[in-house]
Amino acid sequence: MQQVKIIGSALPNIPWQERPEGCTAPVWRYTENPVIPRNPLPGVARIFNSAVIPYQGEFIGVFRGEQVNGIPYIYLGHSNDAVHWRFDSEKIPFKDEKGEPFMPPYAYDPRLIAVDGVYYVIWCQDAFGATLGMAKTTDFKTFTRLENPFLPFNRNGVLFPRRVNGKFLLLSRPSDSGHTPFGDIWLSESRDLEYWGRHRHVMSKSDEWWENVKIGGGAAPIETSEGWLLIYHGVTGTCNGFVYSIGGAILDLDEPSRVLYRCSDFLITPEEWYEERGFVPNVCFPCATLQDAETGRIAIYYGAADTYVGLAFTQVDTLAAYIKAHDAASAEDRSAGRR
Ligand code: BMA
Repeated sequence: MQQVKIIGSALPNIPWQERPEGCTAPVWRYTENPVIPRNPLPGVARIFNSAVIPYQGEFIGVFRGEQVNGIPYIYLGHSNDAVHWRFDSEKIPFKDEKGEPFMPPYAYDPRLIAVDGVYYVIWCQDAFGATLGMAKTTDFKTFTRLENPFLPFNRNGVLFPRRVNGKFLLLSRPSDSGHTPFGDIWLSESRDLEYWGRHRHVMSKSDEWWENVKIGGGAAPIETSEGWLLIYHGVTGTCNGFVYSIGGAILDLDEPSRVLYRCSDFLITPEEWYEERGFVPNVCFPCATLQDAETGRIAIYYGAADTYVGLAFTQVDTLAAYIKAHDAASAEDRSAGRR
């Protein structure tokens, strides 16, 4: 019997492997990783930092495809089991509000979140500098662009999967024009997905060495009886560049700028060959989860070394207990977000 409840639907066909015998880590990797290899489709050299969601009894996803000219764009993928993927050969055909084709110069790190039966794709794109782009679809055939939520520079847009107190909520990471050497997670509200405001600080980098440079939102928060379970990325700097690990926190259900618990330890850090070796070594970058409210199983999708997609598993009880047992939330984290 689970102690912590996932608030949501059952997902009996969630991909799953039990925790390996003798493993004490709260999150364990799929033994067949990476689930998406190099050169996954003609014209695309690498797929990573991608998001998936259940759809009509199967699965659908938005994938960051690095084209052979080096420019990232978003591709749609379909799967029966959320492990083996078939990709559309063409990029997602976004349209603007007038129905005209819309193709930003580049698009990367997409998230895919359903709110009230509408699917939202949020990504990072150029608009005289990197900022968030957003589109909606109900059928995965027509993708209608919405207004960009923010001015440049901003990245890591993550929508909450339901309205809170009647408002859409969006996590983001205000940035600069380069490989930003700083970064905090912020929360913004909107009544209509067009005008965003009431910006609140959620959390910053911490003193823990694995996340002492910057942090950013990862997967859409998972609603649980303990609060919003947030799986995010934390970055440290080394003499060989940044290292991206996966972290966990639990946010207050009604006031998610309040961090209830924040894990002092990473959940996953680059250890396997596909995380350590690739276009950008030492990157684990979560963008989505699948979860089964019935069993408490959670599957985490993460980009590995800016080259592959990896899959990892946890159980809501295991993860929530681990985050609470290693809680290092500061007074600033716990306070209602400053502005
Ligand atoms: C960040 C983003 C991610 C990428 C990471 C590591 O700034 O661009 O897409 O995975 O760097 O290169």
